[in-house]
Amino acid sequence: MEKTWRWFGKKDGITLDMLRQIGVEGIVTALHDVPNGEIWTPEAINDLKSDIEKSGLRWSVVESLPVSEAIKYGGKEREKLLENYKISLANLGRAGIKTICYNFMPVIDWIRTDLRKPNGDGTYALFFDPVRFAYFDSRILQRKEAENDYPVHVMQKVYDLDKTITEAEKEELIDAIIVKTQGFVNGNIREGDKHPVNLFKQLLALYDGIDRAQLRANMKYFLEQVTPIAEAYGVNLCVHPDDPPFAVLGLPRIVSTAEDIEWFLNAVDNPHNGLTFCAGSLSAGLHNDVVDLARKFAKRTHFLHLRSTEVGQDGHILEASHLGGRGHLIELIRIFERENPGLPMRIDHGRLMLGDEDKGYNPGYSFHGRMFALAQIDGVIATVKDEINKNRKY
Ligand code: DNO
Repeated sequence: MEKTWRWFGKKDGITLDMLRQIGVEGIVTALHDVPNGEIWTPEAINDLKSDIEKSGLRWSVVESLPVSEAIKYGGKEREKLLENYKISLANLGRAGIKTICYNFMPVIDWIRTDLRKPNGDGTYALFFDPVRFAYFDSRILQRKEAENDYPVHVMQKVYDLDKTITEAEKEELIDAIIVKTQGFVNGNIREGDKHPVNLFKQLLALYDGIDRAQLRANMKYFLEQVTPIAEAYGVNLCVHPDDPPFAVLGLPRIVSTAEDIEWFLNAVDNPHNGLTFCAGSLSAGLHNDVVDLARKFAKRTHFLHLRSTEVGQDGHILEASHLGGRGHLIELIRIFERENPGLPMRIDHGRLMLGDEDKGYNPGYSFHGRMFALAQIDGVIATVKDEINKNRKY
């Protein structure tokens, strides 16, 4: 597999020269300054591409070319936005950037309630606490149907939390769920936005009446429109799974299970319509067996995110060591190295550690934690390649 790294452009405190020193081969990035829905011009693409190449690296993957909300809920601006999307895709293809990641999650991308959960050894991890999430939904957003969407024992804990939570903790929760995790991934809400909760509620309202079947129909329509362009320019599209892989906040999520993946691959059965295999997101759902998913979908995978999770009995999700947890990364590397050897792979997230706490890195994307995980995974890749070359049975 190709060792890639998510880099956020010139504003990223991690430089391309640092990445070369740790064995990174390809860069995963996006035109982060282009507003969602606007065209990525050949000039802007080539500028960033040549900056990357000057450092002896290559731009391997786009993460993400964002799909605007009106495409997802089927709003009246949909056709115009689809046209723009196709032009951006063609421009990327012409520039030689052939792997494009996107997601189809309504309103909110990845969800965490805690960005600095202490691991007990001085490092921190990202965390999802079902009670604090239910608190956000039912008490902060005050979504009408929220109370009915959670088990009674969770709502009981929400009542208890309501008695002790401080205003500062509420702000921190809002910040974690809809601000700090969203803006930098080209999401809807950015740091500095006034009244993020109100903005967020307006976005949720756009999906009134959009159920799972309708969202599927809209994704199929999107794929029917864009896959021919991807094919024409030799570009591989790869949707990122839902993180976490279940419906949230009354919104449907449709890339969460084996059946979902099967569905969208068949909806437009073309090799250019593929999957970003995010082991962290998929392993966060107890219904998913990632090893099984890898065996099923390795050939239609165009991009690999290596990360692992642990899921608690109470439903909490902890970002685990890259060598432990439900992600079974060692076995995944064995499968992907055999089934799809050239695949771009990036280490997804990492522990916050070794002085990175105050560097202002995006949550999950600090330097030392990812470097540490890359070294671990690099060792596994080398071992697996050795197994394959010597044709060893395991
Ligand atoms: C978070 C990321 C996601 C991902 C998008 C892809 O760390 O994995 O934001 O980039 O969902 O479109």
